[in-house]
Amino acid sequence: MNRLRLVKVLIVAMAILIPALWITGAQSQDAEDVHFFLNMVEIKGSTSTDTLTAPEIDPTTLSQGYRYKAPGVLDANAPNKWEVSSYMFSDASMVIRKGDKVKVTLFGVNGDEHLVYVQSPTGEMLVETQQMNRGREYVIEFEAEEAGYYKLVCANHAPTMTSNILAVPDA
Ligand SMILES: [Cu+2]
Repeated sequence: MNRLRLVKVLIVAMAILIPALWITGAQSQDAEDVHFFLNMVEIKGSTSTDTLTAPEIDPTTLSQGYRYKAPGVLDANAPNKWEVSSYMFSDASMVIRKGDKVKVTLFGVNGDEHLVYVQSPTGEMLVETQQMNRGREYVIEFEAEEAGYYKLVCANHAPTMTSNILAVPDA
């Protein structure tokens, strides 16, 4: 085997082996402490009927996390202008492993008040409802003892202000 061919074979072998070792290594790791930083935010969008007509259905009837300022309500000086907004956790989905100790630091950016709790995959209340206000930082902690979706929920703005934390089972 000439030298160039040997180098090519080695590169191909490494390309296969390195990801394989990485995956195997990741699966055999023990549970970890994971720390997420989330913001409680309200994202907004506004337009005028010059570009898009107002929605036929009032968005506030679709989710208590939605807000709507109809034409004429938003701005008396711009009667065609309207605005929608939606409350959410950033991020709305996260992945952990079963057994991980989870710490979530939340910061209130928008909205005066959020009532936040955590539910286990079986629907059990894992972290009791806690009032969280704008401009303050809060920390909640729980251990993911089972696999499945843990739900971080704001009772004021659910179901859209929900963050799904998926605990994947051990390999
Ligand atoms: Cu909220």
